Amino acid sequence: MKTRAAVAWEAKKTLEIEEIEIEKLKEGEVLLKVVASGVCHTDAFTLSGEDPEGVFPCILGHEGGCIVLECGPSVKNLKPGDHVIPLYIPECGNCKYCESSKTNLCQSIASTVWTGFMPDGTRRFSKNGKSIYHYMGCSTFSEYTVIPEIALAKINKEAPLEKVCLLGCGVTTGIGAVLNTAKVEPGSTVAVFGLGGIGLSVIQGAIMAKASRIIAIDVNPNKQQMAKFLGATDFINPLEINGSISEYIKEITNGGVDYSFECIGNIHVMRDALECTHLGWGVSTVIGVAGAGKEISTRPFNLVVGRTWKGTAFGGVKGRSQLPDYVNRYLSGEIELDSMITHKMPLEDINKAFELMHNGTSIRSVILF
Ligand code: NAD
Ligand code: AHE
Ligand code: ZN
Ligand code: ZN
Repeated sequence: MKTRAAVAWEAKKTLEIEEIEIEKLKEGEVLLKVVASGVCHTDAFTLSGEDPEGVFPCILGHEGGCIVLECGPSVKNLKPGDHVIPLYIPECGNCKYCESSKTNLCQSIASTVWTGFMPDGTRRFSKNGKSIYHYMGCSTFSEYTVIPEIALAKINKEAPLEKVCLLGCGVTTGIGAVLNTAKVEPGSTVAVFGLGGIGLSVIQGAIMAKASRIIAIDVNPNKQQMAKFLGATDFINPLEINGSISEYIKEITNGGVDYSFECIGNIHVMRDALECTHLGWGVSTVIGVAGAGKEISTRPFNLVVGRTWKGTAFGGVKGRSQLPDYVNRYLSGEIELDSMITHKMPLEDINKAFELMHNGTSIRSVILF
C-alpha cells in the first residue's frame, strides 16, 4: 500500500513529504494508522547527524498514538480497531531483561530496532524501489507504519490519541525517571536542568513523589511560567547568575539537592547536575542524549563521597505492562498532558515543529494526520 510520510533523506536537511510504499506485513507485525505524533528532541538529535546510530534515508518519529488496521501472521493479542502507543523499547515478556524487575531494556529486537530494520532484518518502507530505514522501531512521521506486536502497548480506547501520544516518550520518560530510576522520596529537594517536554515531566514526577522543593533551571526565561504551573518552587536562569550553577544551587539548598535530573543532552550540564547534589547521598540522573564522541567527566572524588550518577531510558517503564496505566492516570487527571501541547499541525508543516523546538517557542508540537 501507499502512505504519506515525512522522509529524512539526509542528516541536517529538512524533511520532505513523500508518497511512499509500505510492504505487506510479516510474522508478528502490525499495520497501524498513525492518528497523531509528538515531536521529541531525540528526532531533532538524530536529524542533526550527531546520533551515532542515525541512518538515512529514514522516517523519524517515535511519540505516536495509533489505531491497529491489520495484524500479520502470529499476532496474538491485538486486533483491528485497537488503540496503541508504539514503544521504542519493546517488551517481549520472556528475555532476561523482561524477566528482571531492575530494567525495562528488553533486548529481544534491540539489534534491529536501533539500526533501522524490522526484527527479520528487512525494511517495509521504500520510494521508487529505494529502501527507507525505520527509526527507533516506530517511524510515526508517516500516516501508516508497521511495528512488531511486542513493541505496541494496547491502551484504553477512551483516551484521545492526539494527547496520549506524548506518553510514548517525553512525559513517561520524565515521570518515570523520578519514580522508577531515582526513586525520589517525599520531602526531597530536586533540581531539573532543561525544561522541555522531558524536564517539565520530571517536575510532574517530583510533585507526585511529594518533593518539598523543585528547582527548575533553563537558559530560556519563557520556560519559568510552565515550570511554576506544574509545581516548581524556584526558577534559575544560569545566564543570570555569577559563577558556577552547581555552587549556586549548593548555596541556596544548604549543601546541595537530594536529586537532580539532566534533561538537555549537554555533557557540561550533566557534570553540573551531578556536582550540585548533596555530599553523602546526592543522586543525579542523566536523561538527555549526547552526540557521538561526547563523554562525561567529574572528579572521581565526587563519587567517592557518596554522590551517584544514574541514567534512564523511557523512565524505566516497561511499555506493554506499565504504559496502559499511565494512560489511565491521564484520564483520571493525575498526569497533565494538555498544557504540554503548545502547537498542533498537519504533516505538511512538520519542519515548522523542528523550528519551534529549536527556537524555544514550543514545549511539544503534535502532528495530526
Ligand atoms: P527540548 O528541546 O524540548 O528541551 C530542552 C530544554 O533545555 C530547552 O528548554 C532548552 O532551553 C534547555 N536548555 C538548553 N541548553 C541549556 C543549558 N545549557 N542550561 C539549561 N537549559 C538548557 O528537549 P526534550 O524533548 O525535552 O528532550 C530533552 C533531552 O532528553 C534531549 O537530549 C532528548 O534527546 C532526551 N530524551 C531522552 C530520553 C530518554 O529516554 N533518556 C527520552 C526523551 C528525550
Ligand atoms: N542512538 C543514541 C542513543 C539514543 C538513546 O539513548 N535513545 C534513548 C531514547 S531517547 C527517546 O527520545 C533510549 O531509550 N535508548 C535505549 C537504547 O537501547 O538505545 C546513541 O548515543 O547511540
Ligand atoms: Zn523521545
Ligand atoms: Zn524482552
